[in-house]
Amino acid sequence: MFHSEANNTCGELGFDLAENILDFGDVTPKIPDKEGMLEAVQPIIKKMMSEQRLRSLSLGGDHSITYPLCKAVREQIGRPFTIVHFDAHPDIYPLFDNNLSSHASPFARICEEPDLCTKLISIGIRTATQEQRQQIQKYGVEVIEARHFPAHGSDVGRRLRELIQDDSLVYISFDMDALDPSAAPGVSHQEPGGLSTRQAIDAIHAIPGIIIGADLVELNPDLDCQLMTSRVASKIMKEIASVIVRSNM
Ligand SMILES: [Mn+2]
Repeated sequence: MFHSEANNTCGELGFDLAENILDFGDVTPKIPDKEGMLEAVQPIIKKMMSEQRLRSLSLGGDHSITYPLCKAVREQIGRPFTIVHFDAHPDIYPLFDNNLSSHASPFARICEEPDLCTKLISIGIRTATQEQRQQIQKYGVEVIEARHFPAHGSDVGRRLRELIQDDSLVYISFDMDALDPSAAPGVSHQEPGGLSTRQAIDAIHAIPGIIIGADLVELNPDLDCQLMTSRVASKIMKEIASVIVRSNM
């Protein structure tokens, strides 16, 4: 979609992302668990961040990939960082389906390591169970629920500026189901009542700090209609790439 002739490669902030993105190809783990993913992403993140002095932006997979990605980025960057997380779901179950590294638990694993993440901010949440609310409280997660989202993003921007310093290191994790299914139906866990594409982009643009890495997860092309979720994902990718470029100039 990024290379589609139907649109160009410029983001809304004026950067031509074609000049700013290097594709490092696909990563396939030998064993699809936490250790297997870490083993698969570590060398490529190292190559990107230390050898080529780039920032990482990972596309695809389910949300379980965020923990190994954050571990790998943490190793390269040398200090803990803030995570801004867009999602319908808190993904902070201590254990889900008897699997510690499932798509429903990455932020439990991350919050258990204070030396990895100093602050977790979850945006667009609309499915928190009692168990997840306890986890949110336990780890002091800042939650901006979908129901508290204003018609446009400015209040969210103000809240983010209260929570994040200009010199803070920030990692962005964007689950496509943060968006309303009317905008992004091609996800495995559709949850009505979500953000509009505009609200999400405005919130992305409002993230302060220095963006050191990001992921965009949970796009499920098999469930998409007319490639519309892929197109929205490409747009979100461009705007995340834009704030990475802006904050690292
Ligand atoms: Mn989700």
